[in-house]
Amino acid sequence: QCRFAGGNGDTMSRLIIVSNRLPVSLDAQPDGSYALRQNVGGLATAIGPYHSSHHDCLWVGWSGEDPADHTPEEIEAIRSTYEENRCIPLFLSAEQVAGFYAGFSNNTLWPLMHDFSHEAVFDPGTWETYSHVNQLFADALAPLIRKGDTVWVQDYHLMLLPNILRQRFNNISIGWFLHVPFPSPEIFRSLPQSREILKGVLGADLLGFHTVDFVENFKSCVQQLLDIETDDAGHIAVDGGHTATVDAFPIGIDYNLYRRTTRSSLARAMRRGIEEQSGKRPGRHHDTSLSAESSAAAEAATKSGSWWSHHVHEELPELTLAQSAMFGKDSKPNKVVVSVDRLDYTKGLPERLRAFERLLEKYPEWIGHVTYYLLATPSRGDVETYQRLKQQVDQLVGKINGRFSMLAWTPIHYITRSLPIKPVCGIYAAGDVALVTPLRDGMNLVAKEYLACHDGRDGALVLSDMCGAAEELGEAFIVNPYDIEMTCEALHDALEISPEESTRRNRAMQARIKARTAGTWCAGFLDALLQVSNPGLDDKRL
Ligand code: ADQ
Repeated sequence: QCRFAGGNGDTMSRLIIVSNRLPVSLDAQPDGSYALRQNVGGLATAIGPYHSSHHDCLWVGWSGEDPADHTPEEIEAIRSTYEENRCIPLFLSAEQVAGFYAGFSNNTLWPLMHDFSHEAVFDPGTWETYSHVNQLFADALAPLIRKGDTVWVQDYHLMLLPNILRQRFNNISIGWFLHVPFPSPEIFRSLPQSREILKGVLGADLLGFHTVDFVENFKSCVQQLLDIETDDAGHIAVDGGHTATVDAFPIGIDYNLYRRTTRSSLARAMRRGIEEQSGKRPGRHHDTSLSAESSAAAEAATKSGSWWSHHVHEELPELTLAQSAMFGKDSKPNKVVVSVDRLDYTKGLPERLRAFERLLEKYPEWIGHVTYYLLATPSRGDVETYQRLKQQVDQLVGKINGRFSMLAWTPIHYITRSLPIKPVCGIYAAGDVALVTPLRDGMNLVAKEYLACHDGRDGALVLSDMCGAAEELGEAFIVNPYDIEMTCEALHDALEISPEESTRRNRAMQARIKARTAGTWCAGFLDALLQVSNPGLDDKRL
């Protein structure tokens, strides 16, 4: 029995967060114990701090473990490690994961929500599993729920859960928040189960979206597919006397956390490493003492950058051009471009790489002077589209590096590992420019994190107009991410902007994201939920 199961005498109401994945994963240790690891992704980053700092808050989600892979003792150890961190794990079989997660969630809903209908797969089998797993989440919640609790359901994986909960429990508040975009009715109606999905989320008291546009799309879908109007206050009167409310709640980041972490020694070391490697500041590339053959060689090397380059330069000047250009006396200042993403087709990585390649082609003066640090962690590796995307990005990086590399300069440093927050902040801080160009994105936290890591200083943001963040960050270099030429020009302008001008632009954006943090977003949603549903006072529900 779960240690948080509510007995009859329990009266204290709590917040229970429910999402597909828990905010942490477990790594098995040689001694049989399990160590916690923070999961990467917008949801974990945004709500994780709220969960950790509120000691009565529980989080229910899939553990990522298949029970068939573990002994009963291991399952018990996994369960209790999670519970010690107020996380309640669900164990799903490989078959359930294939249908619910890889199938209906990621192969059907995800592409549809991001306007990629051509990628959406409509398979009645995965829909059945999706419905069943939403029921399993309700079963996992049943022993936990106490009268007056607030259950906050997250995202597109659990769109049937709000109404299942409403039917099963009549004395709780139910919130649902969508972290991805909500598409127009023209796209959403192609989903064979569009009506069931709408009825599922309308079981919530409060439905939240990142932007007003997504709210409008949702309202149009409800009107066209269910024939229900929304009033001016966002109220939707659903069958059975229940009223759902819809509104926009743009998500923020923990601004101070990113600002502070940028000053940690690991973040500073990472930043320094990148700045040295890219020639932004003197470092090991300038070390002429390594094995210089003579003082004359060392002197020549000092001028051109390293001990070996004067030899090679005589034979192959085109290969060392960048070397001498990068470290030579009269050289153009060297710059660093950064990006941080999950490897997902909605993030526009191939288009972004083509824009970077175009920059080197169109403005060859940047050759040897701009280095792109591309952090792209593979996700959803079990879905074929993602495997293809990974191959495409690998090939493009290889092609661009092969085409432009010099002995001492590689245009793109491609890192596919998932990194903890400190080195990520170091990468952000090293970036003169952040290239954040998703083809479609609910919000995009990376843009905000980059700005927090440049608190009060220069650094230019090139931002897609296809993400929620573009509504708040109008001072960025806004681009259409499909337009390679436009992105290339914006990148060029961002690299050329003066520190004074970029600091000025950043201050305006930073003031906004400092005021709207992940914490104020959580509090804002939960306050609004309290306003629209008060189960303790509602006789019908008691
Ligand atoms: P995501 O699609 O995951 O989130 P995003 O908002 O950019 O996208 O958040 C990604 C988070 O993961 C950031 O905190 C980032 O620092 C971290 N991250 C990404 N790649 C990483 C890497 N390689 N290594 C380490 N950390 C990495 C979804 C929606 C978004 C929405 C959020 C929050 O798709 O539109 O903004 O939820 O609602």
